[in-house]
Amino acid sequence: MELTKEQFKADFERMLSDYFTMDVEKSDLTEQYVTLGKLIGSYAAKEWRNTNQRYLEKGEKQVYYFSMEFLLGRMLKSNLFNLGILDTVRAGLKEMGMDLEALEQVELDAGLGNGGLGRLAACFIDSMATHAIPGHGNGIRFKYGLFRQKFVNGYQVELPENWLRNGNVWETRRLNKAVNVRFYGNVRLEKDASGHFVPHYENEEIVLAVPYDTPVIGYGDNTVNTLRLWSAEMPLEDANTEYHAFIQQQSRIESISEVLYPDDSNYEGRLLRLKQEYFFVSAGIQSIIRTYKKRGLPMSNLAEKVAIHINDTHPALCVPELMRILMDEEGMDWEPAWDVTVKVLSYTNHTIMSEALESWPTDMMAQLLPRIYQIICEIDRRYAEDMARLYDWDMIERTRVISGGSVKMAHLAIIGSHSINGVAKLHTNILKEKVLRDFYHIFPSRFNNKTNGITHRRWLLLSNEPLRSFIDSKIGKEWATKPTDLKMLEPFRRDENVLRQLAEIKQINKQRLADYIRKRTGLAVWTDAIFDVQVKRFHAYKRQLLNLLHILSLYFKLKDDPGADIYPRVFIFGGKAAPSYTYAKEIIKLINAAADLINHDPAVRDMLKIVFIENYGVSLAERIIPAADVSEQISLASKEASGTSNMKFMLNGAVTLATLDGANVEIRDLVGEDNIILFGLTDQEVFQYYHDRSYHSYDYYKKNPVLHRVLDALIDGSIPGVQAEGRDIFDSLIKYGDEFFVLRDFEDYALAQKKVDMLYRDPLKWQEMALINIANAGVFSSDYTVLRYAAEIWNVNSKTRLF
Ligand code: 26V
Repeated sequence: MELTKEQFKADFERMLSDYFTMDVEKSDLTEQYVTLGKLIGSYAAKEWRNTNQRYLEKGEKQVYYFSMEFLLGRMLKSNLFNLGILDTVRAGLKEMGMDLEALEQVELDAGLGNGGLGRLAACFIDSMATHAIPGHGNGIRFKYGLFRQKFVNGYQVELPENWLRNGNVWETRRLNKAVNVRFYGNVRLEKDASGHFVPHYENEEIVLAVPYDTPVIGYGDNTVNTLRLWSAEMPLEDANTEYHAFIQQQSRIESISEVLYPDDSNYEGRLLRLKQEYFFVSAGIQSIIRTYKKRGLPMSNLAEKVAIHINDTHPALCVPELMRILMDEEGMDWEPAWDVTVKVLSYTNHTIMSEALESWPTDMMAQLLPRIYQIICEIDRRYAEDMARLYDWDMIERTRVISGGSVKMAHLAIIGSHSINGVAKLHTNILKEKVLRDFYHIFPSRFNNKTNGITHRRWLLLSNEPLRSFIDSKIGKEWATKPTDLKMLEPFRRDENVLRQLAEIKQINKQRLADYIRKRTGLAVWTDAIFDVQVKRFHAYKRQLLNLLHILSLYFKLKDDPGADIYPRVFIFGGKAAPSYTYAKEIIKLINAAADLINHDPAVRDMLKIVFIENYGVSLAERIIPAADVSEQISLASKEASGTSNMKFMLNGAVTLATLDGANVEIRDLVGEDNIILFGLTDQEVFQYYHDRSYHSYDYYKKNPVLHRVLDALIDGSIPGVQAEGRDIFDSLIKYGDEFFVLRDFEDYALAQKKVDMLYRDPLKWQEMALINIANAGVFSSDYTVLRYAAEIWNVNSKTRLF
């Protein structure tokens, strides 16, 4: 948008005075932040209305991305940037005596997600708006985001994240668009005059779903899409209920949108979680159908105007809920309704970890969602009947929706969608060949790959301004919307001047992170050391433990030989463990204990430091990733569906140290073996081990003296304060078979780390690797990912042609 500095200053002062009856000198940071937020909202409002108007007039097909999680982070800077007024506003604020950086810090992260899956949803809505894809988010407005992590004596402690305590400047509550969602009760089907079965409900509990809309402002375009998050409230008429009963009912209802489940590693069949899933699915679909009906088209044409995407199985109840609305409320028969449902829906799988696969006990489902359960039974019955003509009974048993007394959510999503995708080439292949093999056999044409992506605007242009200006100066500015232009950096790979400047930029970012670390932890780190970073959720398969065991081996090497030739390193960790995931929490404690030991041992001086930064999240990632030299992507091959931090690090010029897992494989294909450091088992080797049952972790403990020493340190008191944890972890590796092949990959990992050490000593060579990584990272922009979803799955328009 067009905005002069003078206009902005006048607008700001007027808004501050209207809203807080204040002038700039007397206002505090929060008041200034809220004012700026409101002002940005008012700037975006016009385009928001226009976008909706345009969609309506052109009759464009709309996509709705249903996700339990949207991990948005802060929005102030990205909204300014996307509106094209970041520099103007920064300068205007400065002239009025304010500092944009300081205002940014006032905003609390919208942490409505666990990790990669939720952040992916946030990147997608940014990219959709930027490329004028008519795509909107649908989710839950959790009152509490993912818990805040604190370390007490090295242990993770979880605190509530009350992100709404200062209000939320970006959202608008739309009570007039609220819908009712039904739970419990009895349902009877009765024939109406025309012979249709109509459900009659008794004793149901009604929850009012109130939408809060947030504008999703596309970059450099006029498109402003909508993120609609639902909040659970008491229905208005219940205000006549007796006082105590009212309070009780209110708190039961409001608990639905109270808190995000913080466990992304283990499925738990908790009733409240099922309520949450149905709540946002039902509210979302009702509101979509209401909007669609304004077009005056028949329901049988729904798939021409609406696509609904199911982000993992959490919204898989879309299948029966859409069926319910089409049949019970719109009077369609089963077959045409099913036809429409499958055409409208598509589903993404995000994990092969069987512990995370959702399945709900049938009795729970029948009680909480009686009508939905009836429909699921009918879906299951018809599926079995259809398949019986083609396949044997075992095949049907393995793939049907209801089996063993529970509803299999992945099966429901697959049977009810026209498209099923994995999130990286390797992952999609594993789905086809192993995890979803039967389904691939039955519905081969439904399967496709859509490798994940990240919005390079947030993850480079906004979070790494020194690198952004440098790139602009070399290749112009078009890469903001055409990220493969970054490839134009590659010819500079031998330009010493360019490589030196890259090194300087990295140094600036490392210093900025070092200052933060100093302020937060009191620890001084040497910025000439290698910044070696592993930030992600804690999970055994991601193998933070492998990283730690190697650090311990370096420590012992230095203890034995103070003159050992090791290039100085700062090992940086960040990440949360699910509150009930004991093993992951023990690893956190172990890392903190090792940090205590190593950081305070004068024998290692500045050679080795461990920094575990508390409360990793989007805003911290924006600070840490630009400062990384090494990106640790060391999951056991086959376990990490894609990874997305791997892409963020690459984009910021870190060199990846990786197994051939998830999207690491595609990074390797792009940069070549010389510009990534690989190690470890391949997925095929892992599957072979499973098949042969031939892995014996003890052999590696026995054979490798370095590993022996390191493992003994877990139990012999060398690391103070981890008696119990050290023992559990030791046992997991030696006694219980080392499920994630940590010991098997240790030696290879240590060798790869040695290679990092050697390569880093040649600064120009290292920066050349960094440059090749940056130059090839454009491919991983979520801009391309969503354009592919739009063209190949959703069949919707965008302003950008892909090929
Ligand atoms: C699973 C569950 C299980 C039931 C209870 C709550 C809950 C919450 C979240 C999840 C998500 C697990 C799947 C997941 O996060 N997958 C990650 O998705 C990323 C985006 O596609 C991908 O990059 C990561 O590799 C993958 O682990």
